[in-house]
Amino acid sequence: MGHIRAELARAIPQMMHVRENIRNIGIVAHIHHGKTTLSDNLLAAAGMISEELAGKQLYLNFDEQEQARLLTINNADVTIVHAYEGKSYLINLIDTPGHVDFGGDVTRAMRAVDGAVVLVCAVEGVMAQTETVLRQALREKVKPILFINKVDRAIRELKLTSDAMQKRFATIITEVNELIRRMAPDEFIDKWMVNPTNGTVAFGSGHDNWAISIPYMQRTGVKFPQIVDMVNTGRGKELANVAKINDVVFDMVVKHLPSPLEAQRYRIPHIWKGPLESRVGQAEVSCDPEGPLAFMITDITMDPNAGEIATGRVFSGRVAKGTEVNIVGTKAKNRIQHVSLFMGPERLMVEEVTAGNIAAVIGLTDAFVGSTISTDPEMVEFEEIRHVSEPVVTVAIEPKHMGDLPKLIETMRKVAKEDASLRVEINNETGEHLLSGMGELHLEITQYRIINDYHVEITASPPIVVYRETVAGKTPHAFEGKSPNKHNRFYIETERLPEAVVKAIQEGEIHQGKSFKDIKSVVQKLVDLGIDRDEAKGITAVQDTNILFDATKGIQYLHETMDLVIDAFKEAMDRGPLAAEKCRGLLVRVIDAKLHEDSIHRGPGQTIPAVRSAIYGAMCTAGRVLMEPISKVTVNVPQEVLAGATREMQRRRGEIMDMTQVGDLNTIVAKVPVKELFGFASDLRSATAGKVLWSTETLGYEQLPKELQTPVVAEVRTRRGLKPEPYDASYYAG
Ligand SMILES: Nc1nc2c(ncn2[C@@H]2O[C@H](COP(=O)(O)OP(=O)(O)OP(=O)(O)O)[C@@H](O)[C@H]2O)c(=O)[nH]1
Ligand SMILES: [Mg+2]
Repeated sequence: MGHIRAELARAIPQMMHVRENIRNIGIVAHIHHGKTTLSDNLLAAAGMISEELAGKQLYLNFDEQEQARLLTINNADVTIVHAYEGKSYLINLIDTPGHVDFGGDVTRAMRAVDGAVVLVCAVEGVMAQTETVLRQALREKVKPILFINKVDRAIRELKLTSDAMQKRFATIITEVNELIRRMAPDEFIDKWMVNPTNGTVAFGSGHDNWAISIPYMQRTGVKFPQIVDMVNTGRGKELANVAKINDVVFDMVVKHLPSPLEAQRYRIPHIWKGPLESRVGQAEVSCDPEGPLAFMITDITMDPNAGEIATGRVFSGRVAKGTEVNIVGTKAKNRIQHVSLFMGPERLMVEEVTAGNIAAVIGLTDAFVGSTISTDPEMVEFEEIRHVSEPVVTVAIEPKHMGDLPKLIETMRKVAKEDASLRVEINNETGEHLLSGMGELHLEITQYRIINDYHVEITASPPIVVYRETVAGKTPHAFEGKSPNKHNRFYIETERLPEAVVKAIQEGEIHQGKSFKDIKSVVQKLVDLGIDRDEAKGITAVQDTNILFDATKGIQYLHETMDLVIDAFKEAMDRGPLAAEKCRGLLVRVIDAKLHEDSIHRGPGQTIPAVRSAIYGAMCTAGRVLMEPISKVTVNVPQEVLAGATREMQRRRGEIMDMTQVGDLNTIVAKVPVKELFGFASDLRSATAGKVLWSTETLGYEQLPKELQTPVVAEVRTRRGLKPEPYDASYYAG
């Protein structure tokens, strides 16, 4: 093992059994607040990597693209040993990306850990993405602690005195606590507030390698005025000797973040809905290494030499080399070939990884990110890891040489497996190979990987946004859809679901699919969100953010045909009538049906087109609407270039929501359509002479301005090889 010290390599496999002394943590923050620099320096200070390696070229940003672009793209896992009050602790740390395009990685990492160190830059303060990552942590019942970073910059650039600095810290702490109060699970709201006096807040410079907390000040006598003085007199780096970063941060982690033994007691009932009193349930709650294996995959990476490596959290039992395991929910069994612990770019090979740790495994060829792996094939799967942001940008990809087409299709499937935030759509009818992701950067990086890691030469279309279809109002009369043989008729209405219902579906409170384990609670939830109780009782299927309700009573044969009705509903929701984009937030209601008595005459070839036409026709008469993705853009600029920045946003159909000023620094918050943001980075840089910091966050979908709908629909349809104008209701009445 190149950079891992031999004695640590020997000690770590022993330490992973001492569950009280394990901490699984994530470092999370807004983009560029200094997560990787801090993680790297922590590693070096803890003696895990040599000091020469840390800092210069970020060890944990080891991917070539990460180094070229100076940002984190992938989660990086490392295992660290830390001594605290005479005991050795094993800390499994995940450095997560801050760029919004890679937000899915943060969500997935939060399943693997029990605690999070939230970084906030002392200069920028709490930002949009700070709120997002806190929400991601709290939703998984991951406990946060706070590290205020870049204090060296705050002292030097903002010329803060010791008092002013403490005031600034107090503001940041209050803002973070306000977010925790709003988003923490009820039982933890008070317990999880961060507080400098009890040591759940630390301050420092990940870059200059020092940190301080109130308990540490009391122990060592180092005080704020001394820190300000040392930074101002260019002795910042000397602080590293008196205010040791790894001591402060890891002491805080060990003391205030839970061990897996403690965390799994309250996390398991939250992330696993199987019977807690069962053998596997008991083993998970008590983090029992002797119980059945319960392992959840949170990340898959492709190693050029080793192949596919699946990383995840072992909640009970052990993943051991050579054993055969089940990919729960599929019939597949895989044999575990190698087990290791990640050490940044390297791996430490071990025989097994036991409950309460994060393991890297080779051999799970049938697993995906989100798969549950167990020795028990009947085990209930872990709750799905929901990342609320959906892919909003698409590129069409073609191989440069037609002979490479099969290889390209295989590669696209592989990259989608590796990155759960990507969607791949291979359309044999139109010959389109579409890659959809969270943003321009996400797709650029993926294309780079296809070319350089998988060696397929490709050309890509310019990025286009992914639209959604919905309706403006309500179908005036139920629309009749006929089967090709005219013997079956369906009567359907559509309207919009309340936004609260859409949100509940996105957040996983209402599950996808057609079988509802606890139908009573689903109905109650719908009623609470504004759906009429009689209607709610008819819930039949959920597809994306759309719901099918059955409002019929006692129609002969309908029950046995219902599966086909659901298939047609899914198909229609996947390809709307306007531009063949997915539908969003639709309520589809079956009012009536007339069916042929002989099942031969109401097979899939008859029922599916009949239902689909009825849905499409109902959408036409309700008024079809195209929706586009919208971003919230936050731009920080000095006064002198403010006008240039504002102009750039307005030029792009931007709607300014807020403008604030602190000193010379202006913050503009605007809503801008994602489509208009292509090329924004370079235009904004030139409009502001480069004096700009900005970030975006996806807000979801909003209706496209009316005057743009017809040309955009024509554009999308033409691209898909369809005629430019969509069909109207009379076509579906057929
Ligand atoms: N002055 C100062 N600069 C810092 C500090 N920490 C990080 N930086 C700088 O901030 C920039 C971003 O640092 P990274 O560690 O890459 O930040 P990150 O949060 O990992 O970034 P992403 O992963 O892309 O979100 C780099 O230029 C660092 O050198 C600090 O404590 N003080
Ligand atoms: Mg980083």
